[in-house]
Formats: sequence, C-alpha cells, structure tokens
Amino acid sequence: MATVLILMGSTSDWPTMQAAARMLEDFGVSWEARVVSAHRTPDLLAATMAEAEQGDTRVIIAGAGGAAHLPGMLAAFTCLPVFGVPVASKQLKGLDSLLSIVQMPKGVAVGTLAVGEAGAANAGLLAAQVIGTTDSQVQNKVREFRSKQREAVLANSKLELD
Ligand code: RP5
Repeated sequence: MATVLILMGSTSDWPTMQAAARMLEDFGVSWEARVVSAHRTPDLLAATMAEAEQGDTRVIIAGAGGAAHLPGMLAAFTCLPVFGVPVASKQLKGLDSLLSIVQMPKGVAVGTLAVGEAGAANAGLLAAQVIGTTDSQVQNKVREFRSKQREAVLANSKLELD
C-alpha cells in the first residue's frame, strides 16, 4: 500500500479528490486511491483499514459527500491520521458533508479540510507536510512550493483597472 491512501465514498468524488493526488504527485509522495463506502461497503472499510495498519501507510485522506460518515468511520478503525474532505453535494452544496465530517465527538479525531477541490488539494499538501517531518526531501519540496507561490503573488501584486 502507498504512503498516503486516498479513499472516497464513490467514483463521483474522484474529480474533486484528484486534487489531493496531484499535490502528492508534485511532492514525490506515493499515493493510492480507492473507492470505499461507509454505508455501501462497510465490510470493505474495515478490511481496508486493517490492511493500511499492517503496511507502510502513514496518512489517510478521505473524501465523501452528503451524510459523509466515511472519514469518521475510518478513524474509528485506525490510529493513522485521517484528513477528511467534504465533497460538494448536489442538494446542499457540501454544507451537509462539512458538518457531518467536522463535528466528530471527542475521542476520535478527524482533521477536516475545506469543502471541495481546495480542501482536497490542501489535504494532499497537509499529508506531504506530515511526511516531511521525517523526510527532508519532501519537506524541501513543500518549502519550494511555498516560495514559488509567494513569488507568483509578488509578481502580480499591482492591480489596474480592467
Ligand atoms: C457519498 O455519496 C459519496 O461520497 C458521494 O459524495 C455521494 C454520492 O454518491 P453517488 O450517488 O454519486 O455514488 O457516499
């Protein structure tokens, strides 16, 4: 299994969750993405966490929409850090996903990111930062990313009328 495991409730989450994979790819962190649903495949959820616990996986990223219990259920089965990404839902645009991921009762932790693609990208970034605490190559790539981002802002900091 890869260093970072990206799980999601449905293939329909993949267009959003790819932003996490792209970020990890940029930082040279190995990743693997799978569909595991908390309510459609609960047995697979438990088996996947048992597999992750036995392998070299360091971080779990979990994206889900609607009544998004996937990140919390994954966290219940593992002591690996779980970062939850609320995927925008059709009916409530992700407010439901956000509230159901962020409001974990005390005792089982999920780190919740922003709704949608920004949250997925930041989940990848945060996972890379975790890996960077023990891998200086990854940490240097994160520093380089920050520095390029800063330069891009400075290069376009003067605004004119359209
Ligand atoms: C959740 O239900 C998934 O995470 C997805 O965001 C949402 C809708 O799933 P589909 O009906 O598109 O498969 O379990």
